Amino acid sequence: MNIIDELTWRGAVNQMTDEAGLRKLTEEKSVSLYCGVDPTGDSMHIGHLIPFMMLKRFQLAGHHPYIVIGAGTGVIGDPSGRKTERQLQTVEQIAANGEKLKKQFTHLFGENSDISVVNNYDWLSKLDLLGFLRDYGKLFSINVMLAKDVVASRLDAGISFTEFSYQILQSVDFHHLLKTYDVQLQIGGADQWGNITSGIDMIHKIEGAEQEAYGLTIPLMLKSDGTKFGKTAGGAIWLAPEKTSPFEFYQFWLNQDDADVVRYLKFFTFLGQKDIEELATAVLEEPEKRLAQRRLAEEVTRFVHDDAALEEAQRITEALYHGSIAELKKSELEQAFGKMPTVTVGADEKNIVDWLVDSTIYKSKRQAREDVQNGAVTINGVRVTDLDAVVTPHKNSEGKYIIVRKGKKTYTLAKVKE
Ligand code: 485
Repeated sequence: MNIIDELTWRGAVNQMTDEAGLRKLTEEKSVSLYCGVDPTGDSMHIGHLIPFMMLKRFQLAGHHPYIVIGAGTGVIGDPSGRKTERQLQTVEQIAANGEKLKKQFTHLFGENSDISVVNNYDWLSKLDLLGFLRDYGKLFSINVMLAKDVVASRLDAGISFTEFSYQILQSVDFHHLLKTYDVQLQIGGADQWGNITSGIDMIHKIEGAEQEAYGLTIPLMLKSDGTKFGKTAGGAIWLAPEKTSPFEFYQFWLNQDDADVVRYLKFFTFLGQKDIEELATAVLEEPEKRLAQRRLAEEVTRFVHDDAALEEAQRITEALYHGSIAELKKSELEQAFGKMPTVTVGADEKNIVDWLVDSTIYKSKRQAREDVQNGAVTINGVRVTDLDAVVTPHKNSEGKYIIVRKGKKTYTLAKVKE
């Protein structure tokens, strides 16, 4: 299947500048293409994943991807998709974030993968003001720039000259990559359409209308209920394991609705048409098994993290929902309960009723006693009904954690004071 057909089947194409031309080019040769990201934060989130998986799909189809880390553009700030002016960050901060993103790419694409990562600070920081205004400024019409969505939508609230100029810098990048590496296609999210087409217009002005340069954007991901995808009550879902643990990451995918899961399989996995169609049938015929969600969670967690992280996430899930947490390792306990409600308790050993009240998990001794006797309380995965039982830390936690479950689902992590 042609790569454009494949992407269309996946629902991954929002707009293309010249579909017929791009289709022909991708059939004739191995095309170099790029996607840029500004290191304004220290990790990518799952929204970033889509364009980078797209690069990988092109790579699997025999094309050559480039990633631009925008440590130059990042110090200016892209107004696309934003209602207000950005806070400037220091060059050092942006550069440090850029290094972190580079590590994430290396991990995603594999150490030896044939993908090139470049940094636009290397060429943008060398532009001089007079040269910039003469060589590039002349090619941009203020009238056209004002009409771009990004700028037009900000005219009421206001936009600085700095952010207004951003589209020129991204255009300079596309031209630079075309001249240096023969990059002929730029991809990005739907919000990048204005910047990408600016670049193509500029390339045509400099190199002539016959110069081939293309743009392709990916639709903004929405849930079937129309709300934004990828945001949970706890905030964004990050790719960095320190910010979103592999267990939380895995759970995020596992919890997707039946109405969304097939679309996500197409977007976020490398599974082919046949596998995805089988999973789609499973959603219709035996939704209670959640086969599609499980496969989705498995595939994405393995791609973003690795086999070991996936296995841990699955062990924790199994323990929390079907088995017992008694055998979890310390790192697994931290992933599973790190973000659950926490109390701090002393190290002295007490009987269960006193302990439950002193820890503030229960307000009254009467209620604590009743629940224990009724078997509603588990400590470290073990149901405790004996009122004289003494509470001790989880055996794998180095004396640090006691995990309490009240009823079926309410967990509290008690941290033992050192
Ligand atoms: O030459 C380029 C220099 C910088 C950029 C692109 C090409 C970055 C781009 N302007 C941008 O702001 N991208 C966003 C970012 O960095 O977070 C997001 C887009 C999203 C998707 C993603 O990057 O909002 O649609 O393209 C990869």
